[in-house]
Amino acid sequence: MLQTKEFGRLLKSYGFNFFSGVPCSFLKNLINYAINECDFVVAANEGDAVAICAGAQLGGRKSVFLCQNSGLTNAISPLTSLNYPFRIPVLGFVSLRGEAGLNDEPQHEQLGKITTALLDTMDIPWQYLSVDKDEAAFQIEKADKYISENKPFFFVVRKGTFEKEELLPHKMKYVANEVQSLRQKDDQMPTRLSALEVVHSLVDSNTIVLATTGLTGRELYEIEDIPNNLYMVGSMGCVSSLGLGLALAKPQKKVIAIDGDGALLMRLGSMATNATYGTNNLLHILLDNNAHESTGGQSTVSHNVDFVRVAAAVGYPRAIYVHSLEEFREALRLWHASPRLTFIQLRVRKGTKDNLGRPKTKPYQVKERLMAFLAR
Ligand SMILES: Cc1ncc(C[n+]2csc(CCOP(=O)(O)OP(=O)(O)O)c2C)c(N)n1
Repeated sequence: MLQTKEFGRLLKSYGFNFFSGVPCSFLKNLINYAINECDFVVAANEGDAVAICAGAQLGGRKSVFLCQNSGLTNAISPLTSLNYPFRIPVLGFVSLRGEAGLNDEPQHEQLGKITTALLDTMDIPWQYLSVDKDEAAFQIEKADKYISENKPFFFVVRKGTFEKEELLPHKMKYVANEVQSLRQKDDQMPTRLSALEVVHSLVDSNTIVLATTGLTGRELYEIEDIPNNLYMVGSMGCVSSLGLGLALAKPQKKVIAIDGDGALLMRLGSMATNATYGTNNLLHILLDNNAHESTGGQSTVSHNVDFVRVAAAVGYPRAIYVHSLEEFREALRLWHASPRLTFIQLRVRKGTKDNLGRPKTKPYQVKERLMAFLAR
């Protein structure tokens, strides 16, 4: 068995001190160590956790993702369409519930058989974490090499790998909404492009803009392709989690995450994580067109959702509905002038311009450019 504190301190000595994940009993001792001695974001979903780690990694934190193998399936979208194309490394620990011979519960049986095959299929290098301390130290050294080459590396963790580590009493931050401004009149329904132009016009050399999957990123790119922009392209629903990780890693920078209604609904639980851990340098914008416009304009169910009330209910300090571009600009100005974790919803009309381009810069080039910008 590995002495958990010793192993955790070894990870820390390599700089791995930012963790996010969803717990598993096989990993609980390592998770307890990370909660006790490092930064740990308990995510609502393993996919959110991967994106949070990715954001922290962009901001220069070496991040660690932890999950039960049952949650590895939740993480496949960002692992394959965020980490992979952007070449954002992550060190992963995935438990092996359902291992052959373990006589584990039936819900783990199939995933127990395919966990390592899933990692192979995703082209993620992995090893079983050794229970021998010297071998494990050697494995960490090797894993760190992969990370330094912008590649992921995962450890598959068997039952009984870690010795007991007490979870120390820890206080979760209680958050409460301070400003809630709801819809009060007709919406002016500007285009998404004009809303993005407003965001772009207020961007300064301290602000990073992350755009959700599909047309939002393409339109932002079309307005102006600047190093502080990141077009998320894949990992639908992960933009605010990516923003959360980045905002936590770079408290002196301002991070704007622009969401779509389809994307946000896909990972609504992430809003609770954002509200709990989010810092004032994070602004979460929803451009709501009631549609999956990027895939042909099919309706979402967002017309039935009061996102501002949701944001307020989960504890975003400021949750603001804006009806027009003027109000949108005002709300953005307020956040720039006195940053406070904020959610803004603006309803936009469907439609985009003909022959809209696609980012010509490859995702990993966008990432490198952004990281160079952040390092300035
Ligand atoms: C996990 C996942 N499911 C589906 C898709 C396909 N897809 C790409 S963009 C998009 C619609 C996004 O809708 P919304 O967030 O409302 O933004 P809009 O297109 O309306 O700007 C969909 C379904 C995807 N990229 N990833």
